[in-house]
Amino acid sequence: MATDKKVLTVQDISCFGQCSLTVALPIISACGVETAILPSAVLSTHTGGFSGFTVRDLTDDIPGIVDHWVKEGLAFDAIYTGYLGSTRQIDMIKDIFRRVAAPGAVKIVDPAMADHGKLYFGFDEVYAHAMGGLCGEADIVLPNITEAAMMTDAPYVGEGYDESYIRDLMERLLALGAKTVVLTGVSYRPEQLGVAVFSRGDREISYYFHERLPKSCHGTGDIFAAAFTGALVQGKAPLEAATLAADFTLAAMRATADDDSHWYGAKFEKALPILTAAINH
Ligand code: PXL
Repeated sequence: MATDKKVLTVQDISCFGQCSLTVALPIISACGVETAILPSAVLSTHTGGFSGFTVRDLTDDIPGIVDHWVKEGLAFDAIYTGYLGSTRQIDMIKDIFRRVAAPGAVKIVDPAMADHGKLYFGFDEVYAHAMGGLCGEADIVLPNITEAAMMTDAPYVGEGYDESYIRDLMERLLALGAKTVVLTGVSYRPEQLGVAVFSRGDREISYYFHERLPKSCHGTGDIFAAAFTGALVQGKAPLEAATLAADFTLAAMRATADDDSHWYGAKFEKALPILTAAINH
């Protein structure tokens, strides 16, 4: 019997708030893929809208965990990183890429540090550039437009850009060293939002556009990245994985839209049947 593929995902545990590991683990598992985790930190909640949250940084635990895995001969077919706590952790991820990646493993980096033109709480320009360095070692990077601009020192212009701006951003990301760029939050028309996919050697950018919902939702980048990773490991090509992940994220946002008390995340659990159906299609 063939050995099933294993994913390692490295990001924080926000105990409450539907983001990072608490969405990655169930979503990748729902794709039918074994998922190991390496928590970068434990927070009582995410940092997007709560105040007074607790943070336990786990940087010092990471080397011992990885040493043990190496001794056990563990290796992963995909390594997917999300929200990290520090530039030191970014360096540790480069070491993880070298030591526990199985032959032919795919390295996926979601920079998870900024949106809507602003860095998340606690990050600075030094971190953004260090994340650019990590993206340079990845096979696939999953930034939004803010993150792409910050990592490549490109201007952030908000809405109202054209295709040449997006192409320039994606070329800058490939120049960092990434092989494929999946850029989220791309829009050329007010009623549409989508994903752009561009790989080294491609002549044209491929797009998937869907309707734009009136409200954005916290944690949707993490939901998209987890579904993308699960789909990719299940054999879908990057554009197909991005399409399926975008449809799933949109379904999670629709399931949340009429509940004003649910401001902190998206109800991805309601949309899991859509994801499993698409994966098995
Ligand atoms: O969704 C990204 C994310 C992950 N983890 C933590 C966050 C955020 C975004 O704000 O605060 C702790």
